[in-house]
Amino acid sequence: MAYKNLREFISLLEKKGLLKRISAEVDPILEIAEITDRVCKGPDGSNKGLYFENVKGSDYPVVTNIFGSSERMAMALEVNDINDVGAKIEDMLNQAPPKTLMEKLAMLPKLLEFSKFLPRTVKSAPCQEVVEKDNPDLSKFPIIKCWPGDGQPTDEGRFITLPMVFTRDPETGKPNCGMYRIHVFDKNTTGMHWHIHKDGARHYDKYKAMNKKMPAAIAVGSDPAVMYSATAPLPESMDEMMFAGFLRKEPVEMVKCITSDIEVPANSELVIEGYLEPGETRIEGPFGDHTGFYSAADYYPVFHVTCITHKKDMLYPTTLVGKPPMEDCFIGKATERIFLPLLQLEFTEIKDMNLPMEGVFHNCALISIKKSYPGHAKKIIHGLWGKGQMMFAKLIIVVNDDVDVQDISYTAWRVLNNVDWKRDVVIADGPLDDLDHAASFPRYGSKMGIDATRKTREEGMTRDWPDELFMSEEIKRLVDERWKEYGIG
Ligand SMILES: Cc1cc2nc3c(=O)[nH]c(=O)nc-3n(C[C@H](O)[C@H](O)[C@H](O)COP(=O)(O)O)c2cc1C
Ligand SMILES: [Mn+2]
Repeated sequence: MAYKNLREFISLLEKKGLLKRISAEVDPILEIAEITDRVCKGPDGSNKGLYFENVKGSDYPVVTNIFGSSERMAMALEVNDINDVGAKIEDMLNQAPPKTLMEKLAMLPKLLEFSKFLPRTVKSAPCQEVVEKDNPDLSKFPIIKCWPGDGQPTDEGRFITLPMVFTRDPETGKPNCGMYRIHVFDKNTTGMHWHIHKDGARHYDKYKAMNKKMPAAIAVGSDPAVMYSATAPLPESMDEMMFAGFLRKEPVEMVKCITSDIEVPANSELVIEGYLEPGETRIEGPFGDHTGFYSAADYYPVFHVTCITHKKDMLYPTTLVGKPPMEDCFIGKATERIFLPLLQLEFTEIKDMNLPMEGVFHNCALISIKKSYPGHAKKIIHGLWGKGQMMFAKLIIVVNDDVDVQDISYTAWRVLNNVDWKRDVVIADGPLDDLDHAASFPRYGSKMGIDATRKTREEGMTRDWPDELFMSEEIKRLVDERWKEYGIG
């Protein structure tokens, strides 16, 4: 059974001892952030979700770090192991196109299963129990400031850090939901930090070209599959809410906003409705980001609030990003597992992928492949740079499929021994993640691919590749048998 809403997930965390309630009064300015940072990096067993019951200046409780471990992330998506989600996607994708009538009939249940996940519109919704239309005021909500340097001198540096931003393509009517942080400028104005590569920005470009006001809505807190889907790097054509329906195995119920036609999840905790004027921008940031550095202030579109709706017993979820490991790392790791089968659909030679947390997802990808022809690793490197948000991968390292890329130490040893840098390195120019601060220009610079596979004659290798060291099975058995005799312990 899918979670009905965020509260149901929180209750389960609490029942399993994975949530800690804090009743002492805490300040949403920096104090919640510092507590969360310590807890999410704490020793084993102490890293829990946090429920702040008493937040200074607000009537509403705050939850943080709810997705901040593999266990909690798996619980959020109702699986024992995140790999189970990937396996389910693989199963669905691996359906060969039906040829005979019997095969077509056999496919029907699968197809019906998909249509079962389409979002459904409802007339009334918990997220509209309270409607504030006349004087919408964001200052009532416990929106946190994460890091000392966040925001402009003219504001308090508060950011909504788990927002689900809903927009619609003005040409096709297709909805999109993306997680783009929201910088609160004042009680009814915010920034809209969709990077230029993202789907929300594509919709905005179209409104700008038509010189039309763009409606949008920011929903905060819903059942966890919906919240996760806002972060998933889906193709533009895929509705995140359908994907969420697939993950939770029940359609997402949507409700129309009070002041626009945008639809939001009916079980949201908080919904901020509003619009963007085409071409209006304002300085957004700086913001202590998930790279562990501040992302620089820059011009971004401005969001004007027209109405705020929320549940009576609203719960405000938020996250703190910073130096890894933090909550977003576990969200990112879920994405690595869930999207591997999708990459494998096109790149059947890929065996596994590891995006190490230290690489904050866009800085490093370790890929193992079944190598079949000269230049195969380089084909994978270029291929991945052309695939959706994999375009941001600043370093792609490709190894043979006998390397377990989840074992970083072993992988590093193989790579460092197996590379001739001039022959095996590809450096290319292209788009970079908005958060990259090392390139000379914003969003544009160079990336590197390393072919660390065993090289062949066709690839210019004139020498034989050496064998890796392994003891013979016979001697291993002998030593096993005699181990006690040596008295080593
Ligand atoms: C906590 C968190 C915060 C994020 N903040 C932003 C952001 O401010 N801007 C942005 O463009 N992407 C941000 N992302 C990444 C996007 O949510 C992600 O790229 C998503 O796929 C975008 O959806 P879209 O493909 O529909 O545009 C964030 C992700 C997480 C997990
Ligand atoms: Mn999208």
